[in-house]
Amino acid sequence: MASYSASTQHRPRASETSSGAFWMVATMLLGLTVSVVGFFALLMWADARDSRDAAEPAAPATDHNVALPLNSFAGVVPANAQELAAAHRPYDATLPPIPAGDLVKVQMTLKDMTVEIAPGVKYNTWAFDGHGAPGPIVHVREGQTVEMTLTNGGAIPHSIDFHAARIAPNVAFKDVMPGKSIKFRFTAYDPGVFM
Ligand SMILES: [Cu+2]
Repeated sequence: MASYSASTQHRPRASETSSGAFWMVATMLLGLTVSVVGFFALLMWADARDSRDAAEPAAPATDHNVALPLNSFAGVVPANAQELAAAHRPYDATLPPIPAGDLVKVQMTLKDMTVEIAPGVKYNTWAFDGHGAPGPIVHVREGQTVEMTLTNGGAIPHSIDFHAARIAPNVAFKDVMPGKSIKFRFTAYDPGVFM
């Protein structure tokens, strides 16, 4: 580019005019080249990103939905795992006898307890007073009516649900506040084991 002082009477010569046309075309071509190069650069970047994503699918992702830095203990076993397994006593699955009569009254109290889930492995949880976890078995005959009373002896609201009960869940299975109780009835229509 050239600049001229205002006092100079300037008349463009033929060589200047053709030079200006040359630069105009050159600038346009340069602009076009930049666009084309930019376009191919974009394609190459996208391609590189795709191949990187395909090459590293196992890269550990940070789960931002978890507030605490939680680690998985899957596959982690203590050195005395065999000893612990041998010391484990299986749960006695013997059913209690079926109560007599058409109406079976069941009472359970929820409680915050420390439960030993494996020999030497203790876990703070809510469980059932007098039982821990799992809770008591309710064994009835088809056609009997269960009258359930649940008392919340723990610190946070809790509910209980019976998977075989044909009952309005928003009524019977609603939260019971600490220190409160709920009572509901259902008739056992469906034979089976429900957990
Ligand atoms: Cu359930």
